Amino acid sequence: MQTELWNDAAGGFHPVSAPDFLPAARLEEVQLRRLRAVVARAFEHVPLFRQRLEKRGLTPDVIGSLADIARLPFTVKTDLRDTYPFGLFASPMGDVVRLHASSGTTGKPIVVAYTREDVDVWAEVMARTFAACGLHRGDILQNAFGYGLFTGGLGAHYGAEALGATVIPVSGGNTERQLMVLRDFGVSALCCTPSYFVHLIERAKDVGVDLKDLPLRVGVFGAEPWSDAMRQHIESEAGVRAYDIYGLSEIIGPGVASECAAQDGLHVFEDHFYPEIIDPDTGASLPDGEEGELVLTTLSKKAMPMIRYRTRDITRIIGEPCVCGRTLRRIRRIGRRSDDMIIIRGVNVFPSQVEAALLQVEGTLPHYRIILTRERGLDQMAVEVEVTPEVFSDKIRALEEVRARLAQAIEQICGIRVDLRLVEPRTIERSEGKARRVIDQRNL
Ligand code: DLL
Repeated sequence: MQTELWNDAAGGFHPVSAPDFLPAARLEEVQLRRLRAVVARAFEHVPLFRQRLEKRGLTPDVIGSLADIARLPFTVKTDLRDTYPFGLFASPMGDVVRLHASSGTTGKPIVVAYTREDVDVWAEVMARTFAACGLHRGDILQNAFGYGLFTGGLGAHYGAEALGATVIPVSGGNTERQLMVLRDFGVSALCCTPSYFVHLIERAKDVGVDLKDLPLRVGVFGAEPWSDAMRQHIESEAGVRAYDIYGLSEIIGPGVASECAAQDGLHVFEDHFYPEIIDPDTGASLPDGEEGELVLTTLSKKAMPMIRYRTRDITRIIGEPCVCGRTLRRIRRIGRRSDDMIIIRGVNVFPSQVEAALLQVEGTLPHYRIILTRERGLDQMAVEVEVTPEVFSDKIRALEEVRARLAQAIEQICGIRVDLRLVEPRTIERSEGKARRVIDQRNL
């Protein structure tokens, strides 16, 4: 029966995709059962969650139906910071097989954990992601998401293997090597951030390689916002179908939602991640179709359950069914956030992290601007910082010392190198209201 639902002649139906097509009533049954279990688990093992429930006079029994989720308190990014590093874990370390980390809002990252089961669920949802993007056994996937603390590399890796594709774990960066692999290894699919792929297109042109002549068929892109204009550019320049995938470390990493052949919204793997939309100002639940902040609850996570996690990503749920036959609801592509997080080449950066670095280095003033540009497809981040009059009037040596120390502090805290410009005191425009810290000159 499932094969009838699946019309990709090249690939056929992969059994891993079966949950994508559950009848709505059955899906809700699974969701409710899992929601009850995860709330009970968090209540039992995560003190912060237990305290919040108790303060409201609630117990896990409050969940009679899926709609009751709205009675639960939200979890926010600062909860991860305040309980750094392991305070939200619901499993003993003996059961945790993997840790990843992502940017926090200040000096420390946030840490996320996975049990064996969590890692298996992650591989499953990423296999479903790749299947939805038309990949199958026999495909050769160049995985150019970064391996390491970032969830992109390993998340995509195990998912593609679970699907039966061949993975090349080339990781991010080293454009020359990427092009060599792309040209020589018969690569049929590639995944990375969309901006990096635009850069690859440019560099390929420079060295006289036409990506359209290669077997490359599919591009799977995510980890940062991109537009339909960028999709058209990628598809026409590289001769691929370009798909958007979405996820975040706090929930699992990539594998939360994915486009399908219709390229019309991202299906949320809602048997594992329950989506809601709220008004970011009031926290009130909004109905399907209305734009607001995406809130996600992990229905099956063991090591680090997240209950009503406020993603800060702005989107809306598409209630109507999709032509592909998947019964999973879709969200619109994410174009913006409700906070000031910026994403540079897939790395998340908060202005407050730059500020934390400034405060560590003597000789600088907390007056700064972040200027974002895009050069040859690659995002660049410049930071202008005022230095104290003493440093400025001193010899070049003092300036150079401050620059070196600050560059190191920013790289350590934000995880990326920036173009650092030290400027005279009182040269950065003062604001009467909110400081305008970020000047985004990238054209998406
Ligand atoms: O970026 C996970 C990921 C890896 C997703 C590879 C897709 C592909 P974080 O580093 O924790 O995790 O960053 C999560 O990135 O809250 C969004 O603001 C943004 N983001 C992720 N995917 C998209 C997308 C990974 N497709 C944060 N469109 C999220 C727009 C995205 N923004």
